[in-house]
Amino acid sequence: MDDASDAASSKVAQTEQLAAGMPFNPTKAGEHGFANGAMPQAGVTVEPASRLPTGSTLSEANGSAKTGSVAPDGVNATIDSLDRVRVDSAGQTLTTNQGVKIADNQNSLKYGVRGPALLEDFILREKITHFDHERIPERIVHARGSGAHGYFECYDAATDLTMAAPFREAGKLTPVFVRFSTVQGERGSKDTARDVRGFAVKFYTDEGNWDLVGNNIPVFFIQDAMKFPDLVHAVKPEPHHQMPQAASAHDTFWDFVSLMPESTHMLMWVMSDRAIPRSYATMQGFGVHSFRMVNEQGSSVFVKFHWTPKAGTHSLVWDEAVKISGADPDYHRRDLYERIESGAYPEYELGVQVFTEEQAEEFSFDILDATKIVPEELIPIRPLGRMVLNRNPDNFFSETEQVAFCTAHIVPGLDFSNDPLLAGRIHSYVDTQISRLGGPNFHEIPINAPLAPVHNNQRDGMHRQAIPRGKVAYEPNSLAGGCPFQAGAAHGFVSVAASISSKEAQGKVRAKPEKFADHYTQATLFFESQTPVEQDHIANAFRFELSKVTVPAIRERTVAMLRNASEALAAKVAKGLGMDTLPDPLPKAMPDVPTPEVLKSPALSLLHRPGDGSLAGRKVAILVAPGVEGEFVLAAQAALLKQGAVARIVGPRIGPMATAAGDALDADASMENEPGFLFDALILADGALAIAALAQDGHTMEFIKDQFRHCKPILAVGESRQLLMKAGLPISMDKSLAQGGTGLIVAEAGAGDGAMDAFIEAMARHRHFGREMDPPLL
Ligand code: HDE
Repeated sequence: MDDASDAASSKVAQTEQLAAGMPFNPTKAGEHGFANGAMPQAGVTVEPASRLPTGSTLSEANGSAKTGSVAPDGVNATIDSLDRVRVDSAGQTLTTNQGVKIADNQNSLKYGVRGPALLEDFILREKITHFDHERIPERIVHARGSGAHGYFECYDAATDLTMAAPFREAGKLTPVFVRFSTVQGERGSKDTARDVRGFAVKFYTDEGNWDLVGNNIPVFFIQDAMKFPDLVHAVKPEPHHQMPQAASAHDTFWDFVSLMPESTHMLMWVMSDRAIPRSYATMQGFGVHSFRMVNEQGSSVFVKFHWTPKAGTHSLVWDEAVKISGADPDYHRRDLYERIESGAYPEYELGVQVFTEEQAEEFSFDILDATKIVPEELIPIRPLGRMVLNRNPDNFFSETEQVAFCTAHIVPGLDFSNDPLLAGRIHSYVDTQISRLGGPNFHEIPINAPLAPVHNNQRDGMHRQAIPRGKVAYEPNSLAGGCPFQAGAAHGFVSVAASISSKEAQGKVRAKPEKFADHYTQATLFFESQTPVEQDHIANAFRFELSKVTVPAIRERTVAMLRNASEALAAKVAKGLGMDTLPDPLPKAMPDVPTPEVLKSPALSLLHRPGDGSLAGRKVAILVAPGVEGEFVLAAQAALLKQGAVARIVGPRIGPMATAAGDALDADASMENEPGFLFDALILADGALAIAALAQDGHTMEFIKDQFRHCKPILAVGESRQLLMKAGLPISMDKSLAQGGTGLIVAEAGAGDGAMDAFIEAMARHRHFGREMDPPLL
């Protein structure tokens, strides 16, 4: 009793002492004026005599297994590493959510074995109730996604540019979580839709979370956030019948974009093979908007963020993407998961294009316009570090689904530009998480919590995890010694005091800057910078998409728009749509555009970045049947594994079979369960009986035709060339044939390592478009 009353009186005395330590608010005077605004001061703090006056209760030392003891000094344990919430049930008993062990998980509680079920069954009711609420609303856009953990490693200190924590010293490692996504489709939709891919990275930096929420395409359809709901309503399945799923090839999308000519540049990108990537590991990422980097001296530059995949930029072809979406809708998710499980970690280099305010003013385009790039030939990319994705999530829902990216999550050393699309995003993401994740405390969900300490006076709300100590939830205060106190300019986030150029008219206005009106120059730049094969693919994609549009006037309007970007493209698309005469070009919002700095940018071609030539993460099919030359099959499989590629042994059915030498060989896939288009390359082995069996199977011909049509490497050894001929491939029986350059390698039986070497070399080049034809030969 005495102890308690001593503690109570000490608390009173120390509280008085603490309050008296701050007789007035000394920072108040410095809160005014432009100069003070640019350099906010640090808050003041008074050290309490003990932990007593800042506590909630004198009873806090009465610990238990549940309460633990007192809150650790200055620590916020809700943001500790994820181990805190990881659950491993190995060797554990099944329990209810209240930790009660469950004796029987097979039967509900009934009155007699054949009697009625009882309402009393709290175990059944808890299980079913939780199940009923397992789903949360899906993201409005980017609902379909896949995630991975990894790290960012800084190459060299970039402190000349930025004080942001990840770039401060060479070798500095920052944990990251990445989510790749498609935009249009629902959560369960196919991975290989023609679509933009989200490329969102959460950096858990020492100074708080930074989310770089980008795409695999560096431009966007619209220039102002005001149009985003319109764009999304136009591209999503049409509201009257909810079709088509995960596809832009329908009336409302093309109606909208052909009335919004600023989308022309983005349309070029989404009609290119960029929109059907081979893998998340083989696509670039972009921050899209201009951002700012700020160094410790407070000077700032503009930057554009670029992620460049180490494996190079590689895509599918359209026919292949369509087929894959049926056989394996999880194609990209599986690829990402398998790459990481097998140690073929996806890796990307982060770089920035750096330019000053003065340079930006001279550019022929506006750097605040998200439909424009800064060509790499104008401003080269400066590499900053690399990101390696080396860990799959433990649980898809807890991590990949609940992760909440927000453009507003930014750290000291970085800042926004005035891009009006970005401004809308800064608002939108926090807002959408509140409804998707059920309230304002989504930052406390383990995957979202930062590693940097969190201390503020925000309180309560749905699903609050933190248990704040003490009675003070306001600032300024003296009762908690002024804590938590504001950091001031030396340590806290300060916005760049970007002023509006004196040349610009000031005042409230709803309008776009003049250069935003140039809708076509960079669409032309993109198209002209593609190789002929890529240009063909773009034209074919427009043809396909527009052929699905049921309203001829919308098709014509789109072709009229394309005429302003490329006459050749417009003519080709029109021809593909059976339009005899070209419509007049759309009137231009800006007839006399500034002369562009760059007329051709090779960096815009996918083929410009072949990557490191590694086969890591690639998949090869070796077709087999009873009587196959087994020794060759195993040697080929081993040679490919050495290169990091996975060779599956694919038979008419799975399971064991006898080779020509009478040995046992196991087919781990069948032509039915793993069709040809799921593989990056094909090997046909020798063996008379096997070849005869495969020749009788229609799957074999489809397998070979798809590999041929999709321009993938094929190696045929010995008499297996007969299978190529039966499938209708344009080869002769000439035994000397070895068409390495076309990715078709036809080798003599026992040709040895040379044939495999040629095949591996052909695989490193991915596709052999030299044999592509429109319409396809086969
Ligand atoms: Fe998004 N976007 N967006 N977006 N976005 C969302 O936020 C929005 C834009 C991007 O894996 C939503 O959490 C507006 C550009 C990615 O979880 C939402 C505007 C770029 C992801 C939203 C844009 C993006 C989203 C839906 C125009 C490329 C997935 C769910 C002003 C730089 C992140 C969510 C993840 C997700 C709004 C335009 C990228 C509704 C208002 C441009 C990668 O808040």
